[in-house]
Amino acid sequence: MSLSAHLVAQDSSWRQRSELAALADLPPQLDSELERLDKEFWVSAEKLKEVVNRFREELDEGLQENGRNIPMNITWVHSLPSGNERGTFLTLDLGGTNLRVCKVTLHGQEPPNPTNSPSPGQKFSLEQEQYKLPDHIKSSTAEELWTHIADKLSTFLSSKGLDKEYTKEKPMPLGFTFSYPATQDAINHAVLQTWTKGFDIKGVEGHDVAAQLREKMAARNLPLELICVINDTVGAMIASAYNDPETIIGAIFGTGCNAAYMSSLSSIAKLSPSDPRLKSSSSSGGKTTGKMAINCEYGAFDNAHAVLPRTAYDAQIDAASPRPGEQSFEKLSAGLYLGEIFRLVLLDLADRGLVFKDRDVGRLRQPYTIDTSFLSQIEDDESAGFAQSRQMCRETLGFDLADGEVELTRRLAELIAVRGARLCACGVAAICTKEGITRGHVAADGSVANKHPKFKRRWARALGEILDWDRREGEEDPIVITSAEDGSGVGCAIIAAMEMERRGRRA
Ligand code: G16
Ligand code: BGC
Repeated sequence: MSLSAHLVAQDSSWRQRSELAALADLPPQLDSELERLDKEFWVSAEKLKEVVNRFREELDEGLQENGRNIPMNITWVHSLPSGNERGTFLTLDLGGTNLRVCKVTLHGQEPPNPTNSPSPGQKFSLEQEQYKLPDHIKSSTAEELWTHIADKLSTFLSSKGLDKEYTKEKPMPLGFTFSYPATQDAINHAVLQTWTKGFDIKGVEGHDVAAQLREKMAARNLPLELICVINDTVGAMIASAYNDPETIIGAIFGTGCNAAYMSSLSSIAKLSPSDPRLKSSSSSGGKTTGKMAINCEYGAFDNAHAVLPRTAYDAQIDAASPRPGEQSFEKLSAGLYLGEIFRLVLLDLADRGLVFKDRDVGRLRQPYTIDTSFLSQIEDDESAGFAQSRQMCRETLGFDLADGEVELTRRLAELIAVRGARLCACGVAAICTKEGITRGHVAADGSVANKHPKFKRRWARALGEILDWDRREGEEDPIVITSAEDGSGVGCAIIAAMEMERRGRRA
């Protein structure tokens, strides 16, 4: 039997589908709860296909006109890199959890100098600092955000001696990876549409983040010139394409979820061929490559709640979020939310007297106390009697779990992560079917893709079910996930290099 036929046969119940070894029989009440949860969280192949059909429509609508649900943002990145891009750049990355500043040197095709390239053959060298974004910043003000960022830029510049090397007259080129939905009139301009990933910083939505950053840098006399603002998905795609010509899509499966791909200009009805912005952003003489990178921002898919299999727990997360009604797809599938869904289910079972009786569930009541990495660790636990999972629960929740409860939490972690991975395949499947892409590499980054032990396999399996692949053991799939090589650092630097080249300048 082929792998896909085998999988269809698995479309029955969690008992057949689960990859986890059994620890204990569940008490009958918990067993029937798990049956219910399985029905709510399992997304069949048929449902995945229905989701993808609607997804395709929403992607198309976003290309037709502004203001549609999936924004399909124009990025002014006209081509994949040639692989020859060179120069030294500073990059700044504002993702969901970290702020990163990197000095990136692109070597192009030139053999790297062994003294500054730690791995021979690598086409870039990189020095970076990562700063955890303080929680209070996420709900602060534009002033606090940009002050914090300018502080880190300034610290980095002086720690690397770059404040001596560059001046206001001869500034260091800067690329900014801003991983939030933004409309761009040019590559060095980006108006934030709405905060996502739980951010709620006042005074930024509706404003050009490039201008806000530039103003703060000028006030600090930082010797930097902002060349481009990009999305992390575009960075992932471009960084990967620098080395890998099979790259078709850049995708992030992390705190948030999203993807970018190269669209032909003729498919972007909302961008007229005579748009003056096209002329000024394309290469000399106003010639275009006929292509444009599109940052889909598909975390917003199905905000109308027409097709996604939402549970009461998903509705609770949405209602308590800073932007209810937004990022519906992301709230079911991305890293910020998986741990929270898990917490809400456990709390519901506790409140109904089905688990954790006679124990203080105070910690479980606190929103976002359970990180998504908790789910990966539970699924990864092969210790005797699942001692590691027990220990983690004790540390996080503050009490011990009985065998049946440990068993339930393991099954639940699996159900939620499997649903997330299967839904994640829908976004990429929608782009591929819409664009007629049948082969290639999806350059992926983000904590879920990189840290969840089973994500990539589950994602691939679901993609195969949607696209009706006849998957066979040992054969490579036509579309595979590859690891994006540091999109927000290297990818952003490459885009800055391409932009400077277009302007006839060298970094
Ligand atoms: C990497 C990329 C970021 C991206 C992030 C997404 O960062 O460099 O541009 O936003 O992945 O993943 P997550 O949302 O899980 O942080 P990092 O710092 O996670 O390697
Ligand atoms: C943001 C996207 C980003 C994605 C992954 C989403 O919440 O809106 O811009 O690409 O997260 O970081």
